[in-house]
Amino acid sequence: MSQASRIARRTFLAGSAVAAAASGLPRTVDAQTGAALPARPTELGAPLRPYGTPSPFERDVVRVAADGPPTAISSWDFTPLQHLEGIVTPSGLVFERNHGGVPQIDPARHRLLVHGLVDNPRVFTLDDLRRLPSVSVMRFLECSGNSLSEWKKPTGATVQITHGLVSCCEWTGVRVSAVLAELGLKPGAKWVLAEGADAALMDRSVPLEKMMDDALLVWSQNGEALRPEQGYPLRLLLPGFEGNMNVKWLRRLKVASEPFYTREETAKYTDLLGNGEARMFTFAMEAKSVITRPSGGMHLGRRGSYEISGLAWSGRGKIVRVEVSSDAGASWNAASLQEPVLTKCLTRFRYPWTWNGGEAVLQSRCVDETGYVQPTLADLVRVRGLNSFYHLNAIQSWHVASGGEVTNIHA
Ligand SMILES: Nc1nc2c(c(=O)[nH]1)N[C@H]1C(S)=C(S)[C@@H](COP(=O)(O)O)O[C@H]1N2
Ligand SMILES: [Mo]
Repeated sequence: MSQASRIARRTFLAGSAVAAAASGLPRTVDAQTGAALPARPTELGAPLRPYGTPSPFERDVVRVAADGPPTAISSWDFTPLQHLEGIVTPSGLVFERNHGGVPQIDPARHRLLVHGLVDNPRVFTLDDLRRLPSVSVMRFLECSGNSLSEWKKPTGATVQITHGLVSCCEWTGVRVSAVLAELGLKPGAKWVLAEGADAALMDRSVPLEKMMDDALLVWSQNGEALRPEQGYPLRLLLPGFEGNMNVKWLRRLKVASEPFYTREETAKYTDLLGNGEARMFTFAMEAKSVITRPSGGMHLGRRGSYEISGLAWSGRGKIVRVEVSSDAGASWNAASLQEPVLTKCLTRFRYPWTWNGGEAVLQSRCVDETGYVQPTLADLVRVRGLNSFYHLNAIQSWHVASGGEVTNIHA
């Protein structure tokens, strides 16, 4: 279309809309039902933008911090699971957990040193890594502190606060095994220290077995470069392992024969049991699920049909079954699992439910491919006691009052 005819057409369209308004027909009205649609705009819409952002009407769909403003030293905010569909977490809504703020790193200057028990220690640039064969995988990432507020009493008002320290992205990078194979492992190699380039001195010991299995060095998240808060320009991805070990802003891997017993695996990220013993190196996140809709803070309007929908995941493989209860666990019904069902990935489940207008307690319970069944909170506390705060994967209960108010309870 020529410039002249485009302008002519635009003038004509604007003219016809004005004419419609002037003729007393601003709305589309269905003659049979009288139902009306709002008038169409008479002016052109917004111009192109180089990088898109959500509609201004979605301004409530944001990450929120837990209680009060986070500090510069230790900060976390939560993914709004109650507003999300499917299994992908949009990059801008992936929860953040930073022990020393988000560093700004120039990828051209970033380096990864791989040394210790290897034949040929080496410093990699990002370009060096990108020359290796790469892979893309969809994987969840959960902070082991997810749901920590829920041990003793129901605390989080919404699923964002009770379960929003989990995300699921498509990650692209290279296998750690390929990098280590290129350098050659020395005899006795058993552990690998992963170190971040932020101010937090975030170091963790990772079993070599995991590094050789499915660990990745990733630079991409949901198709574009990692967001700064997710570790730009390079992060370690350990599928299914507690979030803390997925070191962001990765700058060093040191191969050794023993774990390093860093601060993050001795003072922190251990689980103190009832008998005073501490569980250390609790790596894999056990199977967990939660109903995201309806969930805490929501209000059911009319009685009748509702879709119960939520998410399930396991750090040990695929989810094979999710069941839903509306009577506090007295009876369970199988939910349908939305494809794709991938290993160590969020799985969306759905269950059609009819609310009869009375009180209900909604719960979900998942089973993973190892046969592990998500426990009740009472069962979990029986084994773990009440001294620890990480790794709470118990069944979550949402109470529906007869007025339709949905709240967090311990059933
Ligand atoms: N270098 C570094 N890596 C880090 C952290 C950090 O503070 N510094 N936080 C860890 C924790 S506790 C978690 S749960 C995840 C969070 O990843 P995300 O912020 O991308 O959601 O990153 C982990 N990796
Ligand atoms: Mo974490």
